[in-house]
Amino acid sequence: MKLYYSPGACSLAVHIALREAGLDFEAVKVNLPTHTLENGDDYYAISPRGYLPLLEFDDGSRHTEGAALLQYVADRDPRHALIPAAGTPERLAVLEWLTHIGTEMHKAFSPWLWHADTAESTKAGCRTRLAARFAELDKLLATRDYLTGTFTVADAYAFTIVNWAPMLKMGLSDYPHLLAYQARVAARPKVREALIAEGLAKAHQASA
Ligand SMILES: N[C@@H](CCC(=O)N[C@@H](CS)C(=O)NCC(=O)O)C(=O)O
Repeated sequence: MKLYYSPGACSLAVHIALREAGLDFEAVKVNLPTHTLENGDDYYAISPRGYLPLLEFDDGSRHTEGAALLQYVADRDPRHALIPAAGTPERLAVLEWLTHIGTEMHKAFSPWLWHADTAESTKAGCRTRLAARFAELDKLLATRDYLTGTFTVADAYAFTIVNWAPMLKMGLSDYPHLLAYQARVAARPKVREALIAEGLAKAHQASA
């Protein structure tokens, strides 16, 4: 299996999940601004939408959409630790978080806050929305270590997206429990491996 990724992009969540699940994979780096691979190949030829993350299976089939990929990887975890069993309220709780992070947080950050030409009023609206989400997370994380109690793929996704705040100079000092959560997730051995593999370990330490 191949994971197409770009350092620190939303693909980091799937990267973390693959390592936490102990699955074999090859990481293929994509230059997002140019949508090219390191050998110069056009990424649009692999992913017509140009989006990461993408998983390519050994039969050549290609699959996208981070929240769906996270569920797939979690279901392949032989320890069944990254997502609860299908049809249970515990699984529903993880799916709620995956959907919330994808639609309310990921898409408030991206693409708007990453593009220099986004109108300031749009950026301000995104930041206000995200501040409300951070406050909600902070309150919840005052009562537990992970979003649904134990580490799941929802935490891999939340960690990845919240990690963009310091990269965009959005301080998290008003959210001490969220900051502690980011440090807790980053300290997990498999998360650390993923950060090191993506060349982000130092950047993460500096922003923590
Ligand atoms: N709906 C997609 C969105 C993925 C997405 O926004 N990926 C960003 C990186 S975090 C990307 O590939 N951007 C490249 C582009 O906009 O062309 C998903 O949830 O997987």
